[in-house]
Amino acid sequence: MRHRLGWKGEGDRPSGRRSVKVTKKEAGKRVVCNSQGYPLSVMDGELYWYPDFIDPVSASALYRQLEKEVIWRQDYLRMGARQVAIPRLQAWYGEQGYRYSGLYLEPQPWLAAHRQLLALLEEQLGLSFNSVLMNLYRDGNDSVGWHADDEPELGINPCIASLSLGATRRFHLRHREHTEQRLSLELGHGALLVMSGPMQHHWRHQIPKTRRPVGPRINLTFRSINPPEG
Ligand SMILES: O=C(O)CCC(=O)C(=O)O
Repeated sequence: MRHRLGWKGEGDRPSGRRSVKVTKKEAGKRVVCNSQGYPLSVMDGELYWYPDFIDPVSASALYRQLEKEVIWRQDYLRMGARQVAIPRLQAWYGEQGYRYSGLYLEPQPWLAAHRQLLALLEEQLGLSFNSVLMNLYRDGNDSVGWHADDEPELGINPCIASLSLGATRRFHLRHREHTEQRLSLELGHGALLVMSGPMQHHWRHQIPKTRRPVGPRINLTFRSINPPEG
């Protein structure tokens, strides 16, 4: 997989490319994108933050489109003899199936909205992906617990591009060994976070539940699954 970000180096601001506004049109819908990003300094990983990757009007249109068109599923995890509903709805689109925590997610064919986003990620950041895991957090009771995206089929040092639409939720990161190394980010409407390098081997992340009244949120984590061998 190609992994080329529009800028390199340490510090708060990208040293190379400046803010770029791009309008992408497909099926009559425009997505306005701003690829100005910031490297966040972390040990044992690479983290890049694009707070306004999709502008709010385009982000709202995408949200409505995805909410309507995505085939959301309620999955269950086995806990001993019990089947426990995972606290969010999810969906899996792209070219390969995905196996995690004893679940198998059959891929659904890409939607037009996914293709638009894939094209933006490719054009603006040089990132290409073959799959996306989508999560719908209906309210503050929905969450995802501490985990890393480190399944073997993601390969070594996977690059994950995580786009947030809808309500702002807090995203926590914690280093596995140096547990005092923590980060908390507010993931807002249209924000993109890219995790790469050895991040998934050394860090875990979560979206905790919240008592604050929050509306629904859709998250798309684009990733590349290696095809099965043989
Ligand atoms: O909703 C988010 O921002 C995180 C989702 C996540 O961690 C995952 O899908 O692996």
